Amino acid sequence: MLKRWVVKEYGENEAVTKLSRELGIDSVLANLLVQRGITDFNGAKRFFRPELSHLHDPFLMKDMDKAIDRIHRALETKEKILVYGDYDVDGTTAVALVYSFLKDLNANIDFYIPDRYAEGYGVSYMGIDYACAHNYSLVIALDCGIKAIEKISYARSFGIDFIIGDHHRPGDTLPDAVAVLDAKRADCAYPYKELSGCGVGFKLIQAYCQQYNMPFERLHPYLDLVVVSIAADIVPITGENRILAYFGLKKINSNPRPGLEAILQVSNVLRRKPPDINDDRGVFTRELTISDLVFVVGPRINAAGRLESGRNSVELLISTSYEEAKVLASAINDINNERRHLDNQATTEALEMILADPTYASKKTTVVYNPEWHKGVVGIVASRLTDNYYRPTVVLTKSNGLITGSARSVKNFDVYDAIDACSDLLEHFGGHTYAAGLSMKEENLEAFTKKFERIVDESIDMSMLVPEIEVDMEIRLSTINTRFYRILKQFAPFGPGNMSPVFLTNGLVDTGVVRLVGKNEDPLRNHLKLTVIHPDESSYPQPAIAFQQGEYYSKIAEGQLFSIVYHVEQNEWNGTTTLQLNIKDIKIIP
Ligand SMILES: [Mn+2]
Repeated sequence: MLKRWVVKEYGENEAVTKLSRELGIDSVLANLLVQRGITDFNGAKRFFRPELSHLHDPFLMKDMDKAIDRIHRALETKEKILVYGDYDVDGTTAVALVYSFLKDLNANIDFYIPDRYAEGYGVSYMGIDYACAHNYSLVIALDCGIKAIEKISYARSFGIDFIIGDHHRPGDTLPDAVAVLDAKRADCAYPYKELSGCGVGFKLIQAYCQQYNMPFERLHPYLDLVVVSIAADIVPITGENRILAYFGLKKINSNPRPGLEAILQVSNVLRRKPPDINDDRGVFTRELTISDLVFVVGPRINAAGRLESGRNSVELLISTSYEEAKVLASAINDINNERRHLDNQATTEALEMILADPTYASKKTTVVYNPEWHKGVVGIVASRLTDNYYRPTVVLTKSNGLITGSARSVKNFDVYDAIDACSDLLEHFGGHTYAAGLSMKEENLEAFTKKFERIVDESIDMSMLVPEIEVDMEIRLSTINTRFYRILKQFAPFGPGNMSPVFLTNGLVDTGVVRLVGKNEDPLRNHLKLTVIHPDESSYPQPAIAFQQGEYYSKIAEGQLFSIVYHVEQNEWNGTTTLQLNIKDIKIIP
């Protein structure tokens, strides 16, 4: 697929010159810092050496004092507390964190995760009825609740108090809760606005520790949960989130809680010890990164909520015994395998439908429907189809007599607006710019498919249908050496707001070693291994790998010039470590 390379702004300027002098780094690294908003020595020091003491005072958050007083009163009187959160990763990690912290303080406490199908996202009437029937008088709602105005008044009518810890944008009115913790409140002066829901939970327990003079070390065991939520909820890894992510990764890599260790074990990220040692706990084969949390841990925690019950995820996350966690993790892994199977099957069927219908080729949208697809995987299938065809996509199935499903978008196109424009044909819809949910009566499917295509066709800019790769800088290969990489590595943890730097190098050739690797039936989908070099200088050859870019093999083998965009990474093989370029895209120079 053709991709557009968009190079960010960079160049020599005062800040770059000053940074490279003060830090003793070259101007490429100094530019990368400036692009990330770091312009002086102290900023760079904070960036490269995060410290937990740089976390903000939790009492800067509006209502934190009220929340702590109310929790303390509940603890003193042994009042029944219910911790409430969504079934996704952010919700279940938040619940696990606050629940286990308060449980350790001998709270009279339980937790509640709403059922995805019966109750949906957020605070539910069923949940409040449950709290009422079981005599809970304080509910701590995490990662949700900021818009549950009527539900919280309903709870109040039974004498149930709510504390809300959310990170979603509030509406015009706030719910009538004892405390509403949300940095996005207009009247909240908290300096960092991008915490995850679990991050808000962390601020809550940090405040409790601070108020009652418990040492900060009390909070260390919870940092692994926070980094999992940051990764899975795709919040920016900047400011306070970056500090939490940095120390959370340290904790996961050195001493993860049993539940996370068990998930990593069943998903084969951990190397197993030899069989003469009678347990299977092993050491990590490499340092785990944010990507591992996004692609390995997150989907497994989510799978439980998608196909069964989010309660399983919390049970796993709070487990204190590795043996018990292993049983739960392998059950969750089975659910994830089931989810993967359903999702692969539905994706294959959807791709076949698209290929079988020649009208799709000229369309600006993809809308596919199959009543047999599982409702829990239509969102993932929509994402996969968007990766394949790069246009606004709706994937639909049948549920409770309606056609229902998920929409995904391409960069800069608001799919929510496009769906809103079709609202006359819909029963329900909701969501945001890049992802939305919708449902309609069966007889409206054809009209919706047509109207959605027409609306998108009228409003989309053609350039939006070409995927974009953001490039940090153009460099020559001579820039890349072990010292450069050693500093580059310290830009991690990477994520939104601080992505792993992408470089562009123009006018390269292969040194004559290019070969195809991989076992795909379609050779064009196999990988390229090559060594790149500037044709006008014999030094600085760089080994490189280009996954699924076999289509460029013959032109590169013929000696044609090409340009690449890539990450610089370390490759460990047979005990030796070398630098390698991980090529994201290639353009042959005609
Ligand atoms: Mn969240």
